[in-house]
Amino acid sequence: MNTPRGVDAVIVGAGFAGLYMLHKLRGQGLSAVVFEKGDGVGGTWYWNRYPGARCDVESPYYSFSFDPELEQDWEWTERYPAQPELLRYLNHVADRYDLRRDIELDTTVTSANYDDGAGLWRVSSAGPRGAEETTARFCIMATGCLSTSRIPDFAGLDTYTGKVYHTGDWPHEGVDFTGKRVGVIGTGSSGIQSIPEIARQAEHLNVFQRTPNFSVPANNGPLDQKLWQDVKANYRKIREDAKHTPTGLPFPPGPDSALEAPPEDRQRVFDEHWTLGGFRLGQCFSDLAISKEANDTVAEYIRTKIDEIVQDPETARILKPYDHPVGTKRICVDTDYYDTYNRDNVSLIDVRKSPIQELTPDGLRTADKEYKLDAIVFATGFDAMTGALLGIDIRGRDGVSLREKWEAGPRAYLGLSVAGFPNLFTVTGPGSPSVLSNMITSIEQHVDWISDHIAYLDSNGLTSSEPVPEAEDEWVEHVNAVAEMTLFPQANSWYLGANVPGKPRVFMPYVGGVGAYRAKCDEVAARAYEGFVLA
Ligand code: NA7
Repeated sequence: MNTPRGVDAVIVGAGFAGLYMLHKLRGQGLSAVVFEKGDGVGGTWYWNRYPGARCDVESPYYSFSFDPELEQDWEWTERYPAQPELLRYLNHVADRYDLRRDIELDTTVTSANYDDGAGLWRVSSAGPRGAEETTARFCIMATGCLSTSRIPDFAGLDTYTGKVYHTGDWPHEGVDFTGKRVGVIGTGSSGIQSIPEIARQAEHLNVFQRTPNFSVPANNGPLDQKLWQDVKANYRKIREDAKHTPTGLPFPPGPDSALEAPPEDRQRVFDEHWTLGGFRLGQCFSDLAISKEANDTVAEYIRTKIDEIVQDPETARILKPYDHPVGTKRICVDTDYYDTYNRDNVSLIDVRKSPIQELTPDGLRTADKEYKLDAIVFATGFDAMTGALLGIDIRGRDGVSLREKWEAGPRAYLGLSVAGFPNLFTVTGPGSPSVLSNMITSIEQHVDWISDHIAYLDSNGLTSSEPVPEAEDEWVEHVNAVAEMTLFPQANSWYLGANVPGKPRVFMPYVGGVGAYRAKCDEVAARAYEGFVLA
């Protein structure tokens, strides 16, 4: 181990959050280093290279707003940006702001220990130069919400002799499925985006579905140039509007109640949003997220669409979601998803009815049948929101580990900071809107707040910041109380850890909306960081 190097801040992760955090802190005259596990920048968009990988937020709104010149210079090509374009954008950002000189790639952070006596974080990492320790006044986790991919612990996994892929850790050189018998396990966003693409190549595709999800067509295509020029001309107002809506997108939810609307008006609004494309269908009335009865109207609308698109009635039946309200799991945004089941080379297998029992050397066996497969694609998701944080041995005051502290579920003040862990900050951590919002709006808000907070500490001669446990408790209670007012807890979703066996069931993201959340964070700052002990 070399002599520790010292910086003002260690940042973990070089996705959208880590890149902007570095840029911001540098601008304040601080020294910082970013550790990144991948051998390139980009985070989510570095790892998720599966066929069809595409953001479900439209490109004009899924970008940094901190530099008006950047937003004017960059040209998006499609309505919804595909993974390669997003990765190009993030690489452009890294170059444009000369960020690479402070980013260490191929470097995994293994532990972060708070040294109480020195008032410093000691961060251990393993990279091309071997094991290293870095000391820092601040430790900022920009580790992402969906960055720890998960392959379920199927019996026989290690006996399977075919190719195994996970959508969240896709080979850089791509995969050619031509002539192959392929199985996809999982029908969340990643499955739903990749299935139509894989079906076009494979000799035969078996889709193993445990739970059907609601999916709405993206209606993707080349970015409408008239719209793009309008956005560019009005970017400042659009960005400002986005900061105050529930979703962090510049569109407020529909003002009317679905239940009170006459049926023909409701149908018209649903039709308009289906044609428009994307998940705005889930927000086109004011009561869809809070009233089950209202939500049933949009759920039935989507189920009817599935019946219209899918020719085989039994396949259509299996594809129709039944166990959760629309939007309580993120609505999938697809291209040709349901229509893919009209192809002769695609079969849908209901593994709720006939569970996967084991992987075999040649494929996979369900309770009913064995399937011979040359390749299995796990579109089985992530240990979301806490997986990457708890993957690092983080220890705060008195050596207490974050794993112990979060044993019964994550607890953080504003999703930003954790009692007992001074000067540790999480960008879009549990308890903030994060995955329920446009991530870029939320990331920028967090990074701005954290850097303002650090500037406040420095200009007041303060060295340490940590939430008081009561403020943290109150916030956690509030996060839960707001979630309970909505339909969200009715779904067995990764929002509450339901996809990972043994993970505590706690609703992790803040449902109160980006606008309300920002107002709360601003108020805390305006009150000299109320709820924090500053020393
Ligand atoms: P998701 O949304 O977590 O989807 C994972 C899928 O994998 C889902 O259909 C799961 O079914 C299925 N799954 C997980 N474990 C199993 C087992 N053991 N057997 C069968 N099926 C299983 O992950 P994605 O990557 O698609 O999307 C993550 C987010 O990225 C998405 O929400 C967007 O925000 C972008 P289940 O529903 O658990 O029955």
